[in-house]
Amino acid sequence: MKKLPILLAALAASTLALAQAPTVNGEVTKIDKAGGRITLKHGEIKNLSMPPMTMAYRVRSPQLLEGVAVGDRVRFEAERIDGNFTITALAKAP
Ligand SMILES: [Cu+2]
Repeated sequence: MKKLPILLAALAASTLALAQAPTVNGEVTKIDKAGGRITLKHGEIKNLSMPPMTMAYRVRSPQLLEGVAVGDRVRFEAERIDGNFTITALAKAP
């Protein structure tokens, strides 16, 4: 039971980070399901001080790669987690 407060703190921190990350527009150029990575041509990412570019990201969960394909326009959220640029939310653009 000692671990519970740490878990709750981590959960609260990640929820806060999610709420703060702005949604970014992008286009899928490559998907690496085995490696848990996706390459996106994306617009400016203000919370990461990143200009528009094409680059590979880690995905927080493999499920994020379900339902998207190369060529899809997407909306996503990205954060720096443990030093890695990581996609924390991803969905096809409506
Ligand atoms: Cu980038």
